[in-house]
This record gives sequence, structure tokens and C-alpha cells, in this order.
Amino acid sequence: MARLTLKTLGDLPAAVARPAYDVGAAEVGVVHLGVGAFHRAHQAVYLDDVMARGAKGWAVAGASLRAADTYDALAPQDGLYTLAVRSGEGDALRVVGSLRRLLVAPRDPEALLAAMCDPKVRIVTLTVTEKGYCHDPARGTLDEAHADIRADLADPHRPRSAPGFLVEALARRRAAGTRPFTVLCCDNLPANGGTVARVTARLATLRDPDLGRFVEGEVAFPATMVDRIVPATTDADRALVAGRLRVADAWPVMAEPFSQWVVEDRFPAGRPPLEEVGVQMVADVAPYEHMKLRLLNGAHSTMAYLGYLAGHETIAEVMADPPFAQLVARLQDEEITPTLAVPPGADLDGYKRALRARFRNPALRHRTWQIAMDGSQKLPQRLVATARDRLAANAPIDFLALAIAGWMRYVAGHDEHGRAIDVRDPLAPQLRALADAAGLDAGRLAPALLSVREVFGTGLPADPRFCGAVTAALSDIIRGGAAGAVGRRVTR
Ligand code: CS2
Repeated sequence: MARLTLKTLGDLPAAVARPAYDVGAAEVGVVHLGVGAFHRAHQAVYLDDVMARGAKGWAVAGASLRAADTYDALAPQDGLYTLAVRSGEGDALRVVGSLRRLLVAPRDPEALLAAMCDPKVRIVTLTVTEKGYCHDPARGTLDEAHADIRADLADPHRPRSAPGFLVEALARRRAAGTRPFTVLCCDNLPANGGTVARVTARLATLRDPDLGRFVEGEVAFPATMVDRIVPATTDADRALVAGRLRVADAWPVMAEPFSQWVVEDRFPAGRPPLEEVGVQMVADVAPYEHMKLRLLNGAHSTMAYLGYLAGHETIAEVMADPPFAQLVARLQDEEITPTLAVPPGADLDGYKRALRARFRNPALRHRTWQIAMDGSQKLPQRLVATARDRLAANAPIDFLALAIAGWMRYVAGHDEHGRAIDVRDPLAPQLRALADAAGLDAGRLAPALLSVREVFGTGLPADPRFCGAVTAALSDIIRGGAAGAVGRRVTR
């Protein structure tokens, strides 16, 4: 079967949407680090829309910081790929053209640095996942002991980490008299702009205090809230897309219809007209971020751990299990909502109703195991911070504690039938060692895992209300199973 390329683009069936601009002539103005499925279903689509409206100079050079698989799949396709939007009504297909260049950092770090130093590049966007910032998730500061950070300090001109590439490229631009690019973090970190600014400035300072002051004073790191559910692409998805395109696409991306991007409007080097394509340009992203991280991602992680343990493969399956659906609603309504500073004019009830409908989307097949990954990096902002706010208000944390206990039971490494769980997490070895030493005994396992400072910080584990609630929930899960514990908690 022929491949999707600029040459075959014109022969696609009429039902497949395609770029409404001259793709071959598009010029790069954005370098993206972490060119995975989420970027390709989100920021790259908004930029595709911007270019379709006639704005020039905003195509993307997308870099992978680790594996070459995206390059190997998309370079032979001239960077073209399909976005399949999945809903109960079927799949709507669209070929996206904004990704004009592909790079693989470990293969050729110089090529990526050269792209980042191009004066035409005005923005560097990032989706490198939470762990890609090499930071301490509970404190939001650079992890100076991180192996990649130490390597980047030892050999700064040949970086490995995302912060290492930012610092080296900013240093080179400064030396060349080119104005700095704006750094736009599109990951689900709390206060993502400020966090990435802090991490990057700290790394720069460790290299050279003067460079640190430059990053702090001269580089903009606007905050963003990004939202679109994008499950990992499967071989069945590839076959389905090829059947519809009548050419092969080695790596299409599959997404839900919903998409939201809220961006702090602070781009000293200029920006594309994002407000023309549905992006909300605002002065303060914080309330949007809180609402999304806590209500969506907090519920996601809750369903991931407890749902996986109860034998549910996908989020839609979890939502079809009535006690779980009740858990999600009560967690959101009773424990998360009271902690939120609501965005101006927001209809919170409508937002939550829409969220639950998104979770129920039967066409998505979003796996609980996928969301369960990297819990140590996600829990602080998704669940732990909410529990901290609740306790500060002297309010109960029954559902939050159950979710956190679900994570503990999951990272202990065996499911309820004794089968090994493939726990993916940068702290997995440490979590596993703590769990093995404690055994499946809530009175020992909960305090052992609560001692992981990167997740829980130092104050909360010492609070008997927190420790007590988590231990009781964990004990319930260990004794009666996750499904049993959820059922008992929602009928109480
Ligand atoms: C998910 C997110 O995998 C996860 O941790 O919770 O990727 C989620 O689907 C997105 O943030 C939705 O915007």
C-alpha cells in the first residue's frame, strides 16, 4: 500500500479533510520538544488551523528527546499524519500538515539546537510529560541529582534533558544577539509556566549565574492549560485509518472531539493569532488549570488505579460500573469542587457533566494502565494538593484518600489475583522496594509510601488526619478488593 505523503495527499477520498494551505511552502516558527500523540492531536492542530486562515511562519519542527520512532514513522510521510476524532457517531478523519520537520535529539543534538537558534523560531513548545522536566514534583524545583541534569551540567553543549536543551539554546541565542524564544509548556504541571521557568533558570544558574539572571529576566514562560483526551494509538487504529485513507499512515493519532487550550497572553517575541482558532488567551490561567487538573486528571488517576485493580481495562468501562461512576461524581462534587477558584463566567456543573460524558465516550478505549503511568509525578497536583486544601479547611477527604490508597495498592506491584503489574514510573524501583519491605499490610505499607517526599512532601504525612484516612482506605482495599472498597465508600 502506498504511504501518506505530499504526493498522495491529493488522491485521498473526499471525506478526509486536509490542509487548506500550501503545506510544502509553510515556514517553521515553532520548535516543539516531545512530538508525541498529544502534541499532534492538540497544539499542532491549532497551528494547522492558524495556517489554514492564512497566517504564515507558524509551522512546527518537532523533536523527540528519546526514541526515534516518531521520526521513523513520519519522516517518510513528509511529516503528514492523520487525526481521527472518535465519538459515538464514528471517526472523522483529517490530515494535519503543520509538522514540517522532524528531529531526534539523541541522534543529532546539534540539529535540534540549530533549529532552536533559528531567528525565525519565536516559540518553543513542550510536551515531554511530567517527568521530562527533571524536577521534584512535590516542590516544583529542579532535581539537581537527576542523572540527565548532572550529564547536562558536565557537558552543557550536548544536552540530553528538555531543560538542558532550553538553556543551551537560550545561551547560544544570547551569544548570537538573537532575541530569546518564548517557552510554552503544554504539560499538566501545576503552574506550568512558572514551574518550567524555575527549573530552567536554576539549571542556567548552575552553569553560570549571569545566564541564570538572563533566563529569569528576559525569557517569557507563559502558563497554559491544555485539554484533550488522546489514548495511545494501536495497530487496530492504524488498520482502520489505512482502510479509510486508502494509503498507509504509520502513526495516526486518535482523539476525542473535545479540545481546549487556555494560554496566558505573554509572548514578547510574537505569537500566532491563536484566538482566531478557539484558543482562550487570558491574563491568569490558574483557575482554569486548577479546575482541569483536579476535576479531570484527579478523576482520571482515581479511575486508573482503582479501576485497574477492579479489572477494568478502559475508562469507559470504569464509568459503566455504577459504584465507580458514583465515586467519580461524589469525589468531584463533594471533595474537589469546594477547593476550586472558578474561572470567570464558568459553569462548573456543566463542565463536570461534560467531563463525565467525555469519560463515558465508548469509542475512545483509553486504558486505565496508560493513565496509571508515572503516578509519582502526577499525584501531587492531581490528588495530594486537593487533600491538603481540604484538610486546611478541616473538611473530610474520604474519596481522595481512597484514590491515593488505590495508587499505593497499585504500585505495590501485584493485582488482586497475584499477577504482576507492569508499573511504569521513574520512582518504580524505590516504590517497589518500600512496598516489598512493608508487605500487604496497610499499617506498614501506607506510612512507608507516605515517606516518599517527592509525592507527599513533608507536612501532610505527619498529619494524623491524612495518614489515618489513607491507611484506613488502604486497609479496606487490601481486605475487600478495590471494587468492594469503592462500593462501601459510595453507599456509606
Ligand atoms: C491523563 C491525561 O494519562 C493521563 O494521565 O490523565 O493524559 C489526560 O487524558 C489529559 O490531560 C486530558 O487533557
